[in-house]
Amino acid sequence: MSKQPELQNKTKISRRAFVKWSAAATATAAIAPSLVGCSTQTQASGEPAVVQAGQRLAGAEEKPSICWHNCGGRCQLKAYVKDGVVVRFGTDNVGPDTPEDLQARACLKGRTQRQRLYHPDRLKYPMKRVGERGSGEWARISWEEAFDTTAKELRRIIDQYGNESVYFNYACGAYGLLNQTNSNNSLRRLLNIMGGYLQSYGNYSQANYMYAVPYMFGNPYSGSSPTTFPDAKLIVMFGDNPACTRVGGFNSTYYLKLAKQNGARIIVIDPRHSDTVSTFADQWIPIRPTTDSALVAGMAYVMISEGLHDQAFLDKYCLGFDEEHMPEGIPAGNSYKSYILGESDGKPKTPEWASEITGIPVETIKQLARDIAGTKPGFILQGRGIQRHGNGEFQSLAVPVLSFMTGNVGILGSNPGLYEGGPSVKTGNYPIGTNPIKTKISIFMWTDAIERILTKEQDRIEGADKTKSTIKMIINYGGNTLINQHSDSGRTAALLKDDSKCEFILGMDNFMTPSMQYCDIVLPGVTQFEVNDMITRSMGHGVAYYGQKLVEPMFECKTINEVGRALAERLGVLAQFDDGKSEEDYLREFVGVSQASHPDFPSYEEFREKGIYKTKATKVVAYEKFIKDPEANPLTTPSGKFEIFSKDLYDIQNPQIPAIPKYMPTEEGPEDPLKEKYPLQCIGHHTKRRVHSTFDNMPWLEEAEAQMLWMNPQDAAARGLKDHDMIKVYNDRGTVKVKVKVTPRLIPGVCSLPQGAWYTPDQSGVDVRGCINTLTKWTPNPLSKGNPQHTNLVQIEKA
Ligand SMILES: Nc1nc2c(c(=O)[nH]1)N[C@H]1C(S)=C(S)[C@@H](COP(=O)(O)OP(=O)(O)OC[C@H]3O[C@@H](n4cnc5c(=O)[nH]c(N)nc54)[C@H](O)[C@@H]3O)O[C@H]1N2
Ligand SMILES: Nc1nc2c(c(=O)[nH]1)N[C@H]1C(S)=C(S)[C@@H](COP(=O)(O)OP(=O)(O)OC[C@H]3O[C@@H](n4cnc5c(=O)[nH]c(N)nc54)[C@H](O)[C@@H]3O)O[C@H]1N2
Ligand code: SF4
Ligand SMILES: [Mo]
Repeated sequence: MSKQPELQNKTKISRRAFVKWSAAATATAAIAPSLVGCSTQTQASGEPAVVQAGQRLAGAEEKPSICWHNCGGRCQLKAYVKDGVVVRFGTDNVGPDTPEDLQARACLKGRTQRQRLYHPDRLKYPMKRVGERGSGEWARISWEEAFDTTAKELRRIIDQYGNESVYFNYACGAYGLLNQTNSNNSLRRLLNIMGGYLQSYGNYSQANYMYAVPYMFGNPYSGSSPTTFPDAKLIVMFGDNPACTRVGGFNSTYYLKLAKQNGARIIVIDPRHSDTVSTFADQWIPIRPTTDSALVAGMAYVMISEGLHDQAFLDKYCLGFDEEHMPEGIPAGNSYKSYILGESDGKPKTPEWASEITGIPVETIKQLARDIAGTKPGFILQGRGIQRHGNGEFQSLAVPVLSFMTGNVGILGSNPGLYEGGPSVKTGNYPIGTNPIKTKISIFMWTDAIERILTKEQDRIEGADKTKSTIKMIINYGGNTLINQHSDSGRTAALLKDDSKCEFILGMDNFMTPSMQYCDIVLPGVTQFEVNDMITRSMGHGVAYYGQKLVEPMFECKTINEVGRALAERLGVLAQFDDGKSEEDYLREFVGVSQASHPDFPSYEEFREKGIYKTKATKVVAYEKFIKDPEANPLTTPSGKFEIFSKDLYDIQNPQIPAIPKYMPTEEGPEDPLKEKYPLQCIGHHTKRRVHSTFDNMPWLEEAEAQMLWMNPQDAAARGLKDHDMIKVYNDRGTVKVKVKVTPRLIPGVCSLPQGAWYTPDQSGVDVRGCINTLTKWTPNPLSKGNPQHTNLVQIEKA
């Protein structure tokens, strides 16, 4: 029986999502009325559009669905299906929608999914390349041929080069438990049965943070939940833009709004006047990218010289703040305080010093230090933007020092400078078995691993002293890091073009993306709307979703499980691969795990019908136990305390790797002499109109926010540029042609080209779509070997 379509409820339709999006968007640019105005516009007939839509939907069946891409959100979609066609996507509109029990409402991208599902450019059948790799010449083939060729190549490459020559590229397109692109999927299961594959550590999101933070916090390390924002009197966000990124879950900005209503002051430190700034902030502190640790040092100087810091907290819970609290055997002058006071290098880190580096006025730095020290509880946190830099490890480690110096840890409304954390719903995982290969490379270094053998000493590979082979085969399922999302797309393309290096690349996606262009065989994959699957999400609430199959797989699309099985059969390992379970059996098993951990988890049938299970919102206060009783609950660091000084880092004895969170000028940072040639720092923020490169080809979203480079009016004037002019952005690695958005919402000397646009080189190699990775570099960071993709110097001129 059909249910009442959400759209017939005029007042309820996406009101808050509308407000969220439009509040965020109005400050940015006028938003296309067709996107947001569906509840208010009047059609030519005189009928409000929503009524017309409602009539069109009459008789449609409502089915729970999911948005499974890798933004921080993961929301429920509600599909309206009529005669086998999805006629509309709505979202969660059930439940009290209170702070304790919020609706998991989708953003505009989720509501655009119909355009993605029915896009005319969907990959429709398997193809093989017939020209040079990357030439764009393809021939349609049968699934049989695709499976035969892939199985043959896999067998040949393993026999010839060993299992370590096979690699899965990072790929975060889909997070379904049965169709997972980045971890547990059937191809990994198959490879494990076949003897394994080269592993990786880290990711593109937060590699620098992940590698560095355990030196200070031990493991696990996780911040307080966004549900505690309303308990803070002050919220200080470093390079965090949840209004667009939803990194704290679908709900984090809601709790930010509650905090604001409760009178909390919200300060955002960001070179850009982001949508989070325009929507929530009381104060915007624009900063030069890569210099946050200098800002923290300048504030530490003010706190120390004015006696504002919490010495008792530092004495009790921290190692390395001052000379009195250092590990044994470390020479004098290595503590953080010595660094701040200039006792080790003769350079006191005064606000004047910090101002020179960060571009923030001296008085602002002083006042900010006093405000943070004088307001408790303070929720001090960072986004992932500050660490996707050449010195990202030490940017990440600097922010927590502010929490330590002000005692803002372990109390309700506080946060130790980390990302937000929160509870999650426990579920099962698709079983992939164990990988016999233990060698792991940094995820950012796969291009190097095609070119040469990597070593523990130079490249920090784990599990072995060196790799046994270069990478000879790549599986790229639901990811665009093969070309688009990895650095220096032009260089990567040239590397892959030479098929004597990486000999075989298998791709599976929904579209012919720039990465698919560099595969040898391309397989058409289903979307989440063509399968039954589950996803989960944490932060404040734990949430689990069930997405029902809405339509039959389009064209010749298949699932990854069908591919894994067919290959297993051809490779003669079907007996090991097949554990006799159907997809439904797995889903029931996952639900069983959830039921065992969450007593109120519904039955499988009920969950499948409702599509959503939420834990009640809980308030997680990070490190509460440790603060209450540090002796009984020591951290897993060597000292059991927060380590502002790390002896492990000290022992590395590398001048690029400090043992305390110093400001480290970095290659292509604001102090690089290369600035004379390329004077602008170019970052690439995550935009609300895409999830990375996913949705780049959606016309509705391009209409809402066209791909443009952000630039300050001063920099534009100096180059004779007007808003919307076509420009050339370039450095030694490449050139991008794109329109410019001239806006005071970014400081002079910095520009931002939103990451994720599809790399589209013209005949001369100039990217004409606006892909920032045309301009970024392969060089990994010194400690983490992670990605510095926000650290780039460029020049700009009129095209
Ligand atoms: N310069 C620069 N580069 C960056 C970043 C940056 O800030 N600056 N950010 C980095 C970060 S944080 C990340 S996480 C990575 C992300 O990089 P990727 O993991 O490559 O993410 P996407 O670009 O979204 O690519 C996902 C692909 O999966 C496909 N896909 C989506 N859904 C499905 C599905 O259901 N089935 C199949 N088969 N395919 C599907 C999409 O079409 C898309 O091609 O990029 C990194 N790259
Ligand atoms: N809509 C949307 N949401 C997403 C994604 C997406 O692509 N689109 N991607 C998802 C994924 S996988 C990830 S990892 C996260 C990424 O989330 P983040 O990494 O937090 O996102 P960014 O936009 O890279 O950076 C956040 C902010 O930091 C600022 N920033 C850059 N450099 C600096 C700096 O040196 N100092 C300071 N203080 N600020 C700086 C940027 O201007 C930006 O406003 O978002 C997730 N959510
Ligand atoms: S893109 Fe992210 S925030 Fe938007 S609907 Fe999908 S999961 Fe939710
Ligand atoms: Mo990410």
